[in-house]
Amino acid sequence: MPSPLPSRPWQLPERLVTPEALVFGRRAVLTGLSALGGAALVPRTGTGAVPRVPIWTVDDRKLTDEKLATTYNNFYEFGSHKQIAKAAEALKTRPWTIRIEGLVEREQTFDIDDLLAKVALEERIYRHRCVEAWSMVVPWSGFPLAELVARARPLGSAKYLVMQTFLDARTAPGQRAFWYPWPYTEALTIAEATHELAFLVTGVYGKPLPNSMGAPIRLAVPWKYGFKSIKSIVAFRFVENRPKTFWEEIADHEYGFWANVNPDVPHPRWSQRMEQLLGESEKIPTKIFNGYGEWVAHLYPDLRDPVYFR
Ligand SMILES: Nc1nc2c(c(=O)[nH]1)N[C@H]1C(S)=C(S)[C@@H](COP(=O)(O)O)O[C@H]1N2
Ligand SMILES: [Mo]
Repeated sequence: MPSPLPSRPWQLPERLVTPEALVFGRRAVLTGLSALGGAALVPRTGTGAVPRVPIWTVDDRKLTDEKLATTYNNFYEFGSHKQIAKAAEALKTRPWTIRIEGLVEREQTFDIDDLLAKVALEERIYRHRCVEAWSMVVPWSGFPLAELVARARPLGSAKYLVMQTFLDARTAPGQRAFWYPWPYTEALTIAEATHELAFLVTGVYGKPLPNSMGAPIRLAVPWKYGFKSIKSIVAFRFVENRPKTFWEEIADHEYGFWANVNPDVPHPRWSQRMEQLLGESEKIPTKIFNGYGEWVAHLYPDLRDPVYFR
C-alpha cells in the first residue's frame, strides 16, 4: 500500500492533524497500523471495501464539509450554476460501460463493475482548486489512473490520453445548450496520466460518489485546475496528437490544455493568488501546482513558460 516515492510531507500517519481526522482518518490509521496490515475497512461502492487509510493527505487544511462539497458543484451537463446536485440525480450510473479506444493493443468495452472487481480501491485526501478560485479538500476513494493505463496496454505511438463524459441530452439538460462542444472532453499526456497522483475516483467521504461529483467514475488531478478533473467518464482514448479539450474549444486563452495551478499566472479576468475554501470565511494563498510541485514539477520542461499554467 505505501507507494514507492520517498519523503512526502502529506503522508500518513504523523501529519494528519485536522480535527476531522479523528473521525475520518486517525482512528482508521491507528486501527490500520496496530494490526492486520491496514485493516480499517468500510463498505464501499462497487466491490468490497476500501481501507480508510489515506496514502496521500493534506495536513494544512481541514476537510471540507461533506454536504458543502457534494452540493456546490461544477457539472455543466446539469446547468452552468453550482446547484446541480438534484438535477444530476437523473443520471443512471448502472449499468455503466467504459470504452478503451485508439492506440492500444486491443480496443475494449467493459462494465465498470468488472473493472472495479479487478482494482484495489484506496482513499486519498486531495486538495481541489477550481480555476474560479474556490477550493476544497476531500477524501476521494478510487484507484490510480496509471492502473487503467496499464490495463489498456497503449502502443508506443500513444502520446495523450483523452477522456470523455457521457452524452445524453435527455438526462442532462445542459447538453441541450448547443453552443457547448459536448461531450465534455479532457486529456493528459501519458506521463501525466501515469503519474501516481492522477487518480480515478469512485467514492468520496467513504461512500459511493454522488452523481453531483461525477458518478460513477471521475478523474482527480489535484495539481491542475479543477476543470481537468472530468466527471462521469465513458471513454478513454489513446492518441498521438494533442486533442482540443472542452474548455479549450470554448476559450483557449482562458482554459488551456496544461492548466497547472500557479498563483503567479493570472486568469485573463481575475487573479489566481488567493482561493476561497468552501465553508471558510478567509481567503488563503494559492500554491504552485496546488501544493504538489515537489511531485509533479519534473513533468514540465520549462517552469518559466506560462503556457504550462494556462
Ligand atoms: N463532465 C464534466 N466534468 C467536470 C465539469 C463539468 O462541468 N462537466 N466541471 C469541472 C470543474 S470546472 C470542476 S471545478 C470540477 C468540480 O468538481 P466537484 O463538483 O466535484 O467539486 O469538475 C470538473 N469536471
Ligand atoms: Mo472548476
